[in-house]
Amino acid sequence: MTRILACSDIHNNVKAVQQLRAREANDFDAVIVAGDIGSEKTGEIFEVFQTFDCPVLYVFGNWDRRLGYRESFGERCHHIHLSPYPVGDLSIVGETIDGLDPDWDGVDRGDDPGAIAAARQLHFDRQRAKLSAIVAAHRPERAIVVSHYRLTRTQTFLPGVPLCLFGHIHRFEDVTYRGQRFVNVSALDKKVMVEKKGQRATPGDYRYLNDGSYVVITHTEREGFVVEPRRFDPEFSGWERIDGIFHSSATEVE
Ligand SMILES: [Mn+2]
Repeated sequence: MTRILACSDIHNNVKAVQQLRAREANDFDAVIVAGDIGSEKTGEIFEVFQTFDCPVLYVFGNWDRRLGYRESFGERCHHIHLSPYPVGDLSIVGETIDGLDPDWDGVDRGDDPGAIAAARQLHFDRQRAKLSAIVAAHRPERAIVVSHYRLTRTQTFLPGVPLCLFGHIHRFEDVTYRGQRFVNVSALDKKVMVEKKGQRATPGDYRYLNDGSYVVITHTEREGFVVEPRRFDPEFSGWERIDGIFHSSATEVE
């Protein structure tokens, strides 16, 4: 049996990663992060993940543009963009969002917006073709493909791949489309604004609770992939949700 912990959308929230760590035993074969680690607290975040005694596999998302593409965040941390990593009898491979990979920096694209757009599309198509070829060469039926945005047209460029993981849209989702399964593993950082029950609060009194979530995936020959969402499900007693407003200066309820 292979056990994988998958999450995404951390947005520099180190505490959310600590909370996740406190909830889980050290019994995974891999940790997967589907992007949006944040660009500021990366060192601390990967430090917490590495207290799990297994590889930490990640792709970048739109919050990660300031991170070094080939930067090492630790011995067990692996950027899996176009780079498959074996876990048990599975192979985990990823796609970091387009425009972030170093190959793009080397593309001669001119300054005309039309030319840049065309160069970007061509680069994207080439990277997609690479991903497609890599997966095809590594037993696609054993591959898990990880990206930050949900991939489309996978029937065409990733045929036979049973499972795609993604994040970005902050809610758990598990859908099967034409025989391929798409699981939204986000979001570890999901702040819910609250105010003290029965008290008319001004914005300065707003606090937040983190209702983050992630998934635990097990794979066995008999049952294939079993995907279990896990939520922090914080204690709301004494607090009332405030919907539709977000105050970035609010502090977390302890
Ligand atoms: Mn995102």
